[in-house]
Amino acid sequence: MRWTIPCALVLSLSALVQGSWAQAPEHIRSEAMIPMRDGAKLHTVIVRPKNSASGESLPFLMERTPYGVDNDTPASVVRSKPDLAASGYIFVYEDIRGRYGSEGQFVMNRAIVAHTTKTDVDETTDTRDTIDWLLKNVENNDGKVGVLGISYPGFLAMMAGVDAHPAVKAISPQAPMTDVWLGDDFFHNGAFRETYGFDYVQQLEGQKTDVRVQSKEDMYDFFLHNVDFEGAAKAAHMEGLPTAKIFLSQPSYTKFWTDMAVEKHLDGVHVPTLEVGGWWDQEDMWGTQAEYEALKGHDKDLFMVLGPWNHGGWAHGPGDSLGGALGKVSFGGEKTGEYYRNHFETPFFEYYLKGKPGFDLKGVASFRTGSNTWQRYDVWPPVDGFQPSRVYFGANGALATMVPNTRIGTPALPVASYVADPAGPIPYRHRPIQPTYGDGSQWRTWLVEDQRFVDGRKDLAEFKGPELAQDMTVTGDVKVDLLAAVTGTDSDFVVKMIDVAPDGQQTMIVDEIFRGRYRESFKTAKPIEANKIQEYRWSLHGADHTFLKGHRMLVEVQSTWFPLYDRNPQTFVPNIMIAPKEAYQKQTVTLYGGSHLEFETPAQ
Ligand code: PG9
Repeated sequence: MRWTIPCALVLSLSALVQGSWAQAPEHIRSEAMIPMRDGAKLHTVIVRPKNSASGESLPFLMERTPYGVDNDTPASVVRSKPDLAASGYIFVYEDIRGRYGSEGQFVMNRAIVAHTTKTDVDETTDTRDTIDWLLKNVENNDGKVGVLGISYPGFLAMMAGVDAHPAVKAISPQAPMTDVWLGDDFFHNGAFRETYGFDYVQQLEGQKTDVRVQSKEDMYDFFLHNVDFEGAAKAAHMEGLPTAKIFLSQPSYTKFWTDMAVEKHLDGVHVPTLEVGGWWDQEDMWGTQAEYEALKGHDKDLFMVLGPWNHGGWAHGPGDSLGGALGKVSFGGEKTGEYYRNHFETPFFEYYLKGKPGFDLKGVASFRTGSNTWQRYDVWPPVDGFQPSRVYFGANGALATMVPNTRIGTPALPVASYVADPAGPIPYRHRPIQPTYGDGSQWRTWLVEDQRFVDGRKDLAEFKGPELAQDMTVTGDVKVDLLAAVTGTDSDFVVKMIDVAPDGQQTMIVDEIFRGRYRESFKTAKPIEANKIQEYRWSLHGADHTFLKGHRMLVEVQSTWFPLYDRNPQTFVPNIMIAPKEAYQKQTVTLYGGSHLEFETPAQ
């Protein structure tokens, strides 16, 4: 159901979409230790308009976090959420179990458990217990709660929708960590995200508060000379940390990882949900679209906004460009961050928590890069008005567009080959590579770094399309179907779809890795049969991008992407985390005709 907008409200609605809200009133801050069902108390900060304690009753807007709440103050609330603060909310920030000021034990990405005893806890029960307490103890609340958060807090926002407290009226999981083995922070399709796993586990599990991992050494050199994750973990004395132990002992998609995979627990979610994600999210690009897919069939008030942002980039700043000296994308003067906050986030909570008009999203909003236009779709990936399309990897580095559902090339004919050498892996970004969140780190925008720094290398294959005579739009889930043979018994495959501008700049649009040992099943690693052509299919994720007239599409295929991902020894070993030095061998990768990318294009 939607509001119809009476004429008298049109003025205030237009004020809303332009972001010209009233000034936020003075806010006050208090703290509480909120008891959970097992007796642990969670440290919570409450920020509310000064005059609301005795006046109008207001809804709660809550964020739960592992990153500390001491910096959440009236000034930070008004600065980060000016429009919502002006409208009037009771803002709640809570340290999750075992972090910063909260009691109990921290468990990284705590899985949802069966609640068989009164003291079984997980993030869903901690959210419920917190809400129960807030409703009873915070004066002048109106009994409604909204929950939002980005990344780890995005995961926690989704937890508020699972077995939701009846007071939860709206949630917004933003870049939610969802399945850290399949596609978010720690592994992608079985390949281990070495720098991120290494840095983040030290940051979160080294102590109760965040530790910033710093090093003057280029992390490329560090991980190379420590051979494998075990070597690196030992060098940093972190091999005893809980999640490091799991990395070392359970590199496949075991029950441990499937139990914490959020998308498998969303059948019963019916709370109005606004999912938010960025095309160039360097951490949790997968989760937004995976949660949307899992909720699609049954969450009736389900919305998603996808835009041209890095991790959390929609939450601050104008959002008219992304990147810097190493590569930059501009969005034609569109202030995408401001637009998102004014048109989607604020109106979403205003509508579902206060019944105010102004939220007119019907399904999905997507910022189409290249053409730099906002698009609206009923569902994601969009269906109406689109048709399937493919580009094939041809001989001599060519890329050919074919009519849908045809296959070209004799699969037995090779189109390209390269030698992948674990002794000199391809860097994923310009070196030196600083620790993830260390001083001077280029991590946050590496996905838009100009890819010319690896162009022409001999250890990758390139397929380039012609200069486009007209615009060509790629939408939806971009999938790769790769026919490849390797001389070794294991291999990684990385595929990147790149937009080459007339001035030569190369911007990655979508990209993803697949670890060959999981071709048949993510649960069990199996050697690849050497020299046999095998088919590998995986998703490079969603895109909504126009390759403009005069631009070219470039597809790169490579087998190392270091040290974002650990090196595949290319000789099968049961556990790559502890692979001996001798297992790392140079191998030849040959790609065959019929290999292609598939996606949607607007129907002609
Ligand atoms: N990407 C971070 C994270 C989330 C969940 C698990 C591990 C890491 C974050 O930004 O919170």
